[in-house]
Amino acid sequence: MRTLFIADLHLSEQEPAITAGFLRFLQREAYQADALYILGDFFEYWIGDDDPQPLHREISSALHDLTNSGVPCYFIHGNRDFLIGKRFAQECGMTLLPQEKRLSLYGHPILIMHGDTLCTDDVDYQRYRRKVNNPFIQKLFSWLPLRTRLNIAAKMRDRSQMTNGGKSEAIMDVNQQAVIEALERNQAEWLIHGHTHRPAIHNVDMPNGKLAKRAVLGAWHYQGSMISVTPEGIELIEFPF
Ligand code: OKV
Ligand code: MN
Repeated sequence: MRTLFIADLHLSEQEPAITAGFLRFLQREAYQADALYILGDFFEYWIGDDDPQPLHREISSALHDLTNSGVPCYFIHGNRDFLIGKRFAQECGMTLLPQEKRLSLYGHPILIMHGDTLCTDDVDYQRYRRKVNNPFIQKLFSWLPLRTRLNIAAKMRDRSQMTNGGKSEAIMDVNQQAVIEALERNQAEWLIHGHTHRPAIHNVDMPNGKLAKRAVLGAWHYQGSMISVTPEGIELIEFPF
């Protein structure tokens, strides 16, 4: 009885060690789990399900084997792979979830999300997010040829690397009020998210006097990171690739 959560692998052809670490994680951990939840930024970038990168087939085939064996897999979009669509999800046999989802696991009410929507102090980012999440803008982008989309995306990533360098650590972390509101809105006691790359389990003092928990997944730079939920509780686990 164990449900697993991961996020922020930032898979790319440039980082084969992370891909290898993920495939090993599937064999060693995910096949024994009740379910696997991927909470966004699974890929470093995503410009459409029609991108013919071999990495995408390698991953979808591995996930398809997992889901076929009876372990359900669920996906919430991150800020990098928000264009992952039904076609890729189907190839993996995984279910796409909305940006916020309330679960009840072994009696625990849990809210899951990627986490970028909690970073409300970063107003530049939230403005950018509204633009690229506009369905009309996404439609226009999807009509561009693959090459053009790849070029635009590479330019946008270059630019973002420059602007993010000058932002303070505080601005890039979650806003405490946004955390409390999300927990209240969903009547949840635990929140699990990624995005900030600051793995930890925090206590959250709620306005009603109750104590909630916020569990943050780590990014897969040099090791794996997962959260395990069992009937006994919640645990953050880091492991070598
Ligand atoms: C992902 C981020 C690049 C942050 C572009 C419309 C537009 C989609 C897109 C292009 C970029 C995703 C899809 C990527 C995340 C960046 C830079 C910063 C902060 C349009 C719809 F605008 F051109 F019309 N994109 N890619 N960033 O390379 O994966 O999250 S991406
Ligand atoms: Mn993110």
